[in-house]
Amino acid sequence: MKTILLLGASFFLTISLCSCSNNKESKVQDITFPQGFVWGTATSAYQVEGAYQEDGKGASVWDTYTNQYKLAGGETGNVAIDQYHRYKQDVALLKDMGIQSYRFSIAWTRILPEGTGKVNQAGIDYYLRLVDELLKAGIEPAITLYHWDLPQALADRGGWRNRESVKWFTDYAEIVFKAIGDRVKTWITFNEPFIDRMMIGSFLRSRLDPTIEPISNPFAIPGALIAQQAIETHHWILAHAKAIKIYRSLGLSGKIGMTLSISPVYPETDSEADRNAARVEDGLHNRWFLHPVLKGAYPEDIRALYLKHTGIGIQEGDMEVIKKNRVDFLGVNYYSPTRVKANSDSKRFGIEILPNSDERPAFNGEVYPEGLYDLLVRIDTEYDHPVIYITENGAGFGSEDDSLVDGCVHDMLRQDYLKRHFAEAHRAIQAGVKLQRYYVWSCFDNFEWVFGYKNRFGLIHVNFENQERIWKDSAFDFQSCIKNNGFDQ
Ligand code: GCO
Repeated sequence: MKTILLLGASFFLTISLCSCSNNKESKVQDITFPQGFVWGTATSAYQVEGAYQEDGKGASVWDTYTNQYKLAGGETGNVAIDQYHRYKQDVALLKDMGIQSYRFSIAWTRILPEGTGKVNQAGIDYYLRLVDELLKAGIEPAITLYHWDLPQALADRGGWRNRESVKWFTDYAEIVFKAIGDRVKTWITFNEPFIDRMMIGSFLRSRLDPTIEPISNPFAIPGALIAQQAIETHHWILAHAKAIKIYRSLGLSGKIGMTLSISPVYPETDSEADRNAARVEDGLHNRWFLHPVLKGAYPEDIRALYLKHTGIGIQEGDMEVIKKNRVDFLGVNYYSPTRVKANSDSKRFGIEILPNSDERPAFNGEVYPEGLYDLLVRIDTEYDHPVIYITENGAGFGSEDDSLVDGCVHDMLRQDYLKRHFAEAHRAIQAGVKLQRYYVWSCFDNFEWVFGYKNRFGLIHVNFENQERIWKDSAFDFQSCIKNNGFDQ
């Protein structure tokens, strides 16, 4: 795998030297996607908008985490890439790149500053302006309703642990559907329950609750703590299903789905113990969400595992709602696989997650494009051929790959990463997977949560001092890929 990566990198280096300001001509090529395939980029409100106290916006938990708890070493999304003010310029850049759909999220606290109650029209107006600007540019908006920025006022009322959260969310969703549902045809209820609730949620609880031992390694979160978060994910799943019901009952004609982070899990060896560890890890990360979203029921083995530690909060009638209101498409975020082995000393249900041994590690784990093929085919086979959108995939490798030299960023590792993943997506389509869209994370460098601004994922470089935007080589590649609906390998 590493040899291929190195070869790939030198190949794309050749391209990148002459592609800094040139686009490539259309021609017959190795990989062509089906007609109508949609190419996009993805982002989220807190990571790009800035304007954190403007036009009546309320505080979200991420405003608190960054400003008060200094979770990102003092860096915040207070300004971020200032997209709130620069959206016109940013949409123009998306248009130049040929982007066909822009996935972004709505900040709940712009719409309902206190999370419930009084609607802030100025917040709705911002998203109407952004949506209209996108439509004018011929770019389809794809909206995520919730990308982790819970209103602080609701966190103060118990957040997702409180069953009332289901109603808070569906009321918010209904307001948004009614305000902009006429012009937006792609909706995502939630982004990545596993990462937000099981990883970040567990991490934060361990930092803030003195009765819990602080977590230093996010890959070794104790099973008991993961189980305790299941009640929160049940509230997400229920809120998701109820939001779908509301969406459809309003007679809106778009498609609605949910985005999951999917990581194919591979055992270190073929031993029964390792295979069992892989099955459980897959259950925690993937099946716990895939099953209810696509089949309408939780996987029995994981449910039993969680119930040994804690209640999940499922009430009568919940599963019926979840079963009846299934998605139009599944959003998949893929970055890396998980490799595991059995280790009876591990408090994570006896699972040890193996470290990434890549020579040039990406921020989000091992680079393994074949994992994308594996997971797409697996979801297709095991979940009755759902329509799938890749709602995030992308990479950052640090300053060496991302340095600005003479006005260019020769991000050859990112170029290589993207092309190899596109090729695997194409292979999955050829195998019959109903993959219809691909959103790269991300169009612009932005605020990468606890890592702040140093972890860059953008196709476009952002100078965070003066907000200048500069296309990286990967942006030119992507422009060419969209124009040709494919590329040469
Ligand atoms: C996530 C989020 C994004 C990240 C991206 C890069 O998957 O964590 O959806 O907000 O920024 O994945 O890490």
